[in-house]
Amino acid sequence: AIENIKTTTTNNSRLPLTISKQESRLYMSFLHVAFISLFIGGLMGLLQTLVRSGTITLPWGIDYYQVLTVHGVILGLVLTTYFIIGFQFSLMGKTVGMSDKQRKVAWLGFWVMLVGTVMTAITILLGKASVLYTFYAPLKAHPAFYMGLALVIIGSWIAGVVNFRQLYVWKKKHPGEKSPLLAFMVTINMLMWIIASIGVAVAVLVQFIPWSLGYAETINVLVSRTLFWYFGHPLVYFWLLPAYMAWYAIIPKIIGGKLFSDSLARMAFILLLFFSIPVGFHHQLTEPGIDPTWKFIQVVLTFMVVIPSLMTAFSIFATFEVTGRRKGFGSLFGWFRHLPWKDVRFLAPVIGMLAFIPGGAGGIINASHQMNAVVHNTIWVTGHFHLTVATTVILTFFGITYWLVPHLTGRTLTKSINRLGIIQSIIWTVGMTIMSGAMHIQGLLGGPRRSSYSEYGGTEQATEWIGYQMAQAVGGSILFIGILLMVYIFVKLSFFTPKGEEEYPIAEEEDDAEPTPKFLENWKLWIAITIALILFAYTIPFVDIIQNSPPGSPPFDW
Ligand code: HAS
Ligand code: CU
Repeated sequence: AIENIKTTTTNNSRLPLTISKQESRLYMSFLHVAFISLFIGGLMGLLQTLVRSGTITLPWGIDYYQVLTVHGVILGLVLTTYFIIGFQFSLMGKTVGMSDKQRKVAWLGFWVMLVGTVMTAITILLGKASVLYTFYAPLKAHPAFYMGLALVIIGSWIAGVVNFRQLYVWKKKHPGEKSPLLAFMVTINMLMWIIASIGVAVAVLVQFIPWSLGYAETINVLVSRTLFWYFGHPLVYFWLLPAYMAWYAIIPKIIGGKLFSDSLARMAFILLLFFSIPVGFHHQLTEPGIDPTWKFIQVVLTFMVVIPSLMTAFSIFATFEVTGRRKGFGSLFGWFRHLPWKDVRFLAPVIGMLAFIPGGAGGIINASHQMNAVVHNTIWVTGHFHLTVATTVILTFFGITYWLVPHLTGRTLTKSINRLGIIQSIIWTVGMTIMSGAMHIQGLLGGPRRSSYSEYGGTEQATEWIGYQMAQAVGGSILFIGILLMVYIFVKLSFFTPKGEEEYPIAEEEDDAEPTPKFLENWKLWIAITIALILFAYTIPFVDIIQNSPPGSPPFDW
């Protein structure tokens, strides 16, 4: 009996908390920036596909690469970061709570990020920073571009520190209890983000800013690219992990099931922390100046980071089947047919999951050293990341939006918005299948990425590409309709649907679940292993790069 009482108290303390009005305002501010970004960035994407298919030329002397920079920065860096930080704050608020003081510091983070975002945006819009979202040296942008980026990063660090503090305070109040799963996941993601973004912060502060101000005449290109990709791969996992949070801990609730395994989910996240960072060379496989042995080692580590994603695939599928069978749909595929396909909170993320099967397979192709030689710098890679980030991740984020926004604004997801959401998801699927499919094929035919329209002197190979570029314009136009629809849905859910209470779905553990082992919360150990792996994968090749690099490059300024 005593034991029973004990479990009850533990469970009670873990009931989802209520989010206050002030908190809602904070979380919604992040989401507002995210959806404004979706609109602007999406419009740029449409323009790109139209230019590349030879359909239009840009008016008013606007440059293709300027448009491409807006697209990459505003969707890849701004939309994602704001959505993720807003969503993660809400997860923390819901599971461990947020104090008034923490909220004030979080607002500071928001404003620092916003000032940085505006600085960066202005430089790009003035045509002073057409350097794409990877800002490879020796392309040179206006110093304000790099300073703005640095502020965005610093603002996001403030958010991360608030998250750490939130969990810390909760743990003090609940000694001996395991932290709520979602709070644990947010902490992993922000740890990864901070450790990774130190790399790009160093590149920006030590290399790019002095160089763009003219204090340094040259820049070490290989060092800057290595620091960028040290950050660039974990960056894509920073996008993916919040989607995984929803897949592991929210979707089961939406389908009326329970968590598959608390321990497995935590283990997957720990492995993602370990192996997301020491793998940046898989973006630099064709780069001269890096010892092939170390490329090989990082490729092996890349294959390690695939494992937690396969664990995720396994446990999601298992949750679906277990839940369906428990509801009595016993036949071989009965449980599958009876999933709540008509609930957009489920449909949108599930399409995202399905897209990750070819998306992930494409990633494995990219990471395979020899095959990378075929696809690198081709538009195949663009196809890959439109499946991963622009479908898997973004459709999951849309799936979250349908309940998170009304929950925060005190409104409801109406039947008609749900129906519109389903249409939106289908439009996205059709548009992306056409666009990304055409990109993959054109890439295999040698079509380059990061390039404006050209007939390449009418060479035979280039004439093979044009049909696929047309298909991309068709897909891109369909996707733009999807974006307009999504922005409309966001505005409706923010300001117009009827007042009410929308559920914040968080899945519970099975009553007879095995207890989660204590060692899974050994933060010091996880951080130590992460740093050890980074030092192992990067120290020797980095010293080698610094000692043997060719002379630095003067800026290529346009
Ligand atoms: Fe990648 C390039 C390798 C995952 C994003 N990647 C990029 C770029 C971006 C990007 C933006 O090795 C371009 C950067 C640039 O501008 O140059 N990528 C990988 C590998 C993975 C991978 C090995 N990438 C991602 C994710 C991204 C992303 C995730 C964003 C969110 N990628 C590369 C490489 C390059 C690259 C090279 C450089 C190419 C070059 O040459 O430039 C892996 O992590 C993938 C593992 C995933 C899986 C899939 C598991 C499946 C799951 C779904 C389960 C669904 C179920 C459905 C069960 C093995 C989890 C159930 C449904 C029912 C209805 C029942
Ligand atoms: Cu990568």
